[in-house]
Amino acid sequence: MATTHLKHDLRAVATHFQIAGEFKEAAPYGSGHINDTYAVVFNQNGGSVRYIFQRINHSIFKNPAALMENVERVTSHVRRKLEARNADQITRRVLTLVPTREGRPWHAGADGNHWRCYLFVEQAATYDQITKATQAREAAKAFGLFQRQLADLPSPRLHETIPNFHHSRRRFDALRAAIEEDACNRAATVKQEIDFCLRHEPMVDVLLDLQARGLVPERVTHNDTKLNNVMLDDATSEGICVIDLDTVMPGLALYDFGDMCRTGCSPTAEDERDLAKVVARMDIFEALVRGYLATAGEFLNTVEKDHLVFSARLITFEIGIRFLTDHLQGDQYFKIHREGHNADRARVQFKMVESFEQHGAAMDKVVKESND
Ligand code: ADP
Ligand code: GN1
Ligand code: MG
Repeated sequence: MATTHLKHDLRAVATHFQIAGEFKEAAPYGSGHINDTYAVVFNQNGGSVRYIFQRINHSIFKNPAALMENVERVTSHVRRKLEARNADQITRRVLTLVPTREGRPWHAGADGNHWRCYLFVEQAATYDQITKATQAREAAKAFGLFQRQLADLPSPRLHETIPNFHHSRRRFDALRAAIEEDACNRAATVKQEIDFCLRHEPMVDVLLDLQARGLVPERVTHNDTKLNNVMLDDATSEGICVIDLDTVMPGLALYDFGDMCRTGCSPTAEDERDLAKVVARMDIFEALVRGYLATAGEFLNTVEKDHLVFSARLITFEIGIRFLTDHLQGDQYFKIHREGHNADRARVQFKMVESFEQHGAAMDKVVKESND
C-alpha cells in the first residue's frame, strides 16, 4: 500500500492517537458515500495491526463534537451490556474508539478536519451486495439487537446529528424545490423519475402521521442500516458488529427495517444501470423479516409490525428522492464516481419501489406468517 498519493497525510494524523509501534502504511478503505475512511497499518512487536481512521465529513455533520458524544455514549452503553452478559470478543462486537494522546475520543486538526480512530474489526467483512439469505438474516438480527441494546440508553436524548434526517415530507419538499430551481438544467433529462416521485407523494406522510398520533414511538435507531454497515463474521456469517454510527439518534424502528430491505433485497449494486436486473428478492425479504423479528420482535408494537412491508417501500423511495435531489443540485452531497451517478442511483431505488409494490401481497404474507 503506497501512502504518498493520499488526499490526507495519515502518518501525521496517526501521531495524535494512542497507538503503539511504528506507522507502516495507509490506504483508502470501503465504499461509503460520506466520510473518508482509511485502513492504517502499524508494526507492533513484529506483527501488523490495522486500524480504521475516518475523517468526519463536517460539511454534512455540522457538529462533530455532538456526533462524537453520541458515538461515545452509544458504544459505551453497548459495551456495558456485552460485559454484563460476559460476551466473548467484545472488541469485535462493538466499535472501540482509540483515544487521542490527550485522552479525547477524536482529534480536531488545525486544518479544520476532525479525525477518529477505531480498532479494526478483523475476520469479518461488509458486503455492498449480499448474495445469500443467511447473510440477510444475520445482518437484520444484528440491527434488531442493536436497537434492543439501546432501548434503555439513559437520558438525555441523543443529539440529532442531521436534523430531520428521515423526515420524508421534508425530503419530498426539498426535491420539489430542487425541481423548481433546476440549478444545473437537469430536470428535463429526469422527467420520468420526477413524475414517479410526484405520483408517489402520498407515501411520505404515512409514518409521520402515525408518529404524530402516538401510534409509533420514537426510539434510538441507527438510521443508516445499509447492509454494508454491519460486519459479518467470516467464519459464521454472524452480524458481529454494527458500524457507521454517525446517524444513531432518535428515529423510528421502521426506518431501520426499511433500509435493510432497500439494500438487502436488491440483487444489484445501488447504482446498477441495467434496470431489468433490479427486482426485489423475496427470499431475502423473508430472511430480513425473520432475522429482524428474532431480536426486535419482542419490543415492536403491532402498528410497527403492520408497517414493515410499507417501510421497505417508503425508505427506498426516500433515498431515491435524496439521490434525485442531489443530482438536480449538482451532486453536492453524495460522493459520485461518474457523470449521472446520482440519477442512476435514484432510478434503481424507484425500480425497487415498483418491484416492492408488485410483490406487496407476497410480502404481507411473509410478515403475517412470521408473526404467527
Ligand atoms: P461511511 O459513513 O462513509 O459509509 P463507514 O463507517 O461505513 O463510512 O466505513 C466505511 C467502510 O469501512 C465500511 O463499509 C467497512 O467496510 C469499513 N469499516 C468501518 N469501520 C470499520 C472497523 N472498525 N473495522 C473494519 N472495517 C471497518
Ligand atoms: C449514505 O454513509 P453511507 O454511505 O453508509 C447516507 C445514507 C444513504 C446512503 C445511500 C449520512 O450512507 O443516508 O442511505 O448513503 N448517509 C448519510 O447509499 O447521509
Ligand atoms: Mg457506511
